[in-house]
Amino acid sequence: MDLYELNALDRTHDLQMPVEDRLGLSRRQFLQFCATMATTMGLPAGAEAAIEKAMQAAKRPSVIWLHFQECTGCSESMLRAEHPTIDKLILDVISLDYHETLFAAAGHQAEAARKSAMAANKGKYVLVVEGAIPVKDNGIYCKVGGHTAVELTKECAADAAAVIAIGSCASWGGMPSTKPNPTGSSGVAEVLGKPVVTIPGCPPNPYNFLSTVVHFLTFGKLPEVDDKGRPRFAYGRLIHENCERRAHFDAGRFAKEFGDEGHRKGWCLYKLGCKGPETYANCPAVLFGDVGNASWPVATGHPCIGCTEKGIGFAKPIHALAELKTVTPPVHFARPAEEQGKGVSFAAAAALAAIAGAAAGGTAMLARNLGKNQPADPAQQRDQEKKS
Ligand code: FSX
Ligand code: SF4
Ligand code: F3S
Repeated sequence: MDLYELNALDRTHDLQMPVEDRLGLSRRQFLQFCATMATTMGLPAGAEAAIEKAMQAAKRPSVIWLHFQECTGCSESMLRAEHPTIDKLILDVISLDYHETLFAAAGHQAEAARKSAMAANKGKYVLVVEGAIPVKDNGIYCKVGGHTAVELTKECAADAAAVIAIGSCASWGGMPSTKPNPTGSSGVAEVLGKPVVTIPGCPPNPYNFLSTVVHFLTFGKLPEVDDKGRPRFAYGRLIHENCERRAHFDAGRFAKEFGDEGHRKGWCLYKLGCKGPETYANCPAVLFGDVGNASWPVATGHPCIGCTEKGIGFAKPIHALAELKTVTPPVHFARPAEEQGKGVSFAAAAALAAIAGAAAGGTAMLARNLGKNQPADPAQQRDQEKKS
């Protein structure tokens, strides 16, 4: 019996548990999670029942996760220890059958586990690629087990049901592709010669990955994407549209130097090089960074560097002024409340979450809040809820 088969046995045991126990949530929290997941992705009414059913199913999609030119920040962002809920959700939604940096196994044993997992789940597994793929000089600048990143990506993608490029490196080359790009760092789509779903960000927001995987689990396909392969529910709006400093931008109040009066007062960071006006991402809506309450890069006082945007992040100088794609507030600003099933936008869901709290908000807000509020012992919390 090899490592993959041993893991599979272990999972079969786990999957006999009720889904709430597996996830460490109460029944109420689990149903909230399914409903808000549906709202986040703008799915039609009733989709929460499909999500609930899919999440309870005994079979989770097998995931083969490859690592190439990167810093492992993507994996770290998914599994960071200070948020027990998000890693639990991700690891219970997927069956992570191959992941080099999390595997205890090494060398031939790890290679055998990858081959076993691919054979056992042929045509059904999800391939997640983290890191850029160097294509220069026949790809010799990144090899794992004697094979180049190009060869491994092609081999693993051949029998995959879906391919997800996680992080900016895998999406288009990211930081390793910064000019002069000595190793020819490229994105997964470029190497495979076909579009893939991308979750850019350096690192990417874990909630966007989670929502994408749940969409696949529920509907057997990946969510609708834009021309860069990014899920529209997460990358459909400019940061500038939802930024809490936007009123200062519109009023012409700018921080001009780090630490000056405008900076200390929370004014707009445009003149410090904020790329929010030309970067599509949901950071101000779902928040990101964990340095304190309601934090995301701009909230901490740092300009957005456009890490989700090819041609901006790692390409445009940090101090350079952003191109203004919208100057006046768009007419489609989120309404304060939106009913599920009416094509709710991500921003509307997030705005709703901000107003009404986790109970009515977007998935990400809920998952985030669960992570922050959950007591150390989930069983104890469930007991308390039963008593109340
Ligand atoms: Fe690092 Fe991932 Fe950046 Fe790249 O995230 S956080 S360098 S996007 O591939 O590990
Ligand atoms: Fe926010 Fe940056 Fe836009 Fe200013 S320029 S409103 S800080 S996103
Ligand atoms: Fe990246 Fe800008 Fe968000 S730097 S994390 S896209 S605020």
